[in-house]
Amino acid sequence: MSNDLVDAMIHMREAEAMELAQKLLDAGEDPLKVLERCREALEIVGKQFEAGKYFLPELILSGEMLKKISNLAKPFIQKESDKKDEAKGKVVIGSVKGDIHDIGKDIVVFLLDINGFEVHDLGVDVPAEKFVEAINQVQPAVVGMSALLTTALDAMKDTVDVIKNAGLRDQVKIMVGGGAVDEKVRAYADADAYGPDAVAAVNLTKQWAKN
Ligand code: B1M
Repeated sequence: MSNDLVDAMIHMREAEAMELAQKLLDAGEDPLKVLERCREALEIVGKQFEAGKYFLPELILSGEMLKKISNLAKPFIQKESDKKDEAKGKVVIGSVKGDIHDIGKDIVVFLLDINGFEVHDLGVDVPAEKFVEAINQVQPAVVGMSALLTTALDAMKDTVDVIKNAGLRDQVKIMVGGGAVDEKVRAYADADAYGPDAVAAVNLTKQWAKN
């Protein structure tokens, strides 16, 4: 795949980015690879923001571009995954308290959904108590937490602690992910696994739902 799409996104050429993404999808390019290139573009936008070269409008516009491209990609992903997984299970997921980033989480939700899981998406900036409430109501096999801000990592750990204190920790597997998360964060939060991308999140859920 050429760099044209990434280039259009990092230089905020929205119409061109949409056109290129649609062309790639129509040409049969793997939709998840197209989304991965978009994620890379947003990482570059983020670095420009950090360096003081880009500001909030660029962050917002790049996020909007990826949301739109995710919507373009969805029908192509659905076509590929018509066969629903036999091992279905319930998943409760959300972006933790203090964090309103949802593009990556939404991709995870979409992939889980088309793989046959019953997904309860709590949205963004979700307080720990809301996770506990949902675990009690839904009785999921898996709880997913997403965070892109390093300042939200304590909220991730707190959420796991609140789930423990509610006596629910043994009933669920906890999966964490998002740009700010890695194996160290998983250990810090005492989650069961870290999903580096949306496909990994689906694979982990499949494993757990079977056990
Ligand atoms: Co924000 N932002 N942002 N932002 N933003 C980052 C995250 C940042 C890294 C940019 C930077 O400075 N380099 C930085 C955080 C720095 C840090 O904490 N170390 C940052 C900041 C600082 C902020 C604000 C504080 C800016 C401000 O207001 N001054 C503010 C915070 C708001 C808040 O949350 N309280 C803010 C706001 C925003 C927007 C609203 C403008 C917008 C978000 C729009 C939206 O989500 N609806 C935005 C955006 C777009 C970004 C960047 C550019 C892109 C994020 C993104 O969507 N990536 C981002 C830069 C970067 O990521 N490096 C940045 C694409 C997405 C597909 O990737 O979410 O990683 P990702 O998801 C992947 C995997 O991680 C995985 O699957 C996905 C697909 O493979 N995954 C999971 C995700 N969740 C998972 C869960 C799982 C498993 C896998 O299991 C449960």
